[in-house]
Amino acid sequence: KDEMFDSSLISRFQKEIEPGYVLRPLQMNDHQNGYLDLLSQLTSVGDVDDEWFEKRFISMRDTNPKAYYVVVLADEKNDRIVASATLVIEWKFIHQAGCRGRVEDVVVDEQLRGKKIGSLLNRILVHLAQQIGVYKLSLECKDKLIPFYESFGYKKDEGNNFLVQRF
Ligand code: 16G
Repeated sequence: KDEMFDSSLISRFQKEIEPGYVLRPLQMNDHQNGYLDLLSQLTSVGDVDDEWFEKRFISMRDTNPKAYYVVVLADEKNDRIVASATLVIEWKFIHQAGCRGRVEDVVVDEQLRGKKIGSLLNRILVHLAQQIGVYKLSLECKDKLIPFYESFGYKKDEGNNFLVQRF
């Protein structure tokens, strides 16, 4: 069992999961468990084979200080990944050599939407980010999801815009 981070950081939330599902960190073998198929419900994934997946997994797991917390929900009977959300920690010199957090790649399988799984994943990431001690936590989302994310304490950062270049 090769996990991206220490599972004890999120184990207290398992009791909020409906029977038949397991909450856990992403594992090295989750390429075989459909993690990328799930992500393809969010955006373009491309061709990433087992070997490439494992290399990327190891480099993310072994960051120092730790920067990646990929949380997944797996179906207990076949280990298939049905939901996921990632907390990325960006380490800084500013804010007393502190860090900011970013919530990324939040996806719940189409078949399981409407069960508050996305809410739980978001609460978990906010909790983790607070434990780590981020000075701010941010995310990007579609217009229609703004009310959803506002319910976890996010708001538009007035006067501080998000700009992007796509390549
Ligand atoms: C959304 C995601 C972001 C993801 C991006 C992918 C959340 C909160 N936001 O903005 O994490 O990386 O979609 O779309 O999950 P893109 O391929 O257009 O960058």
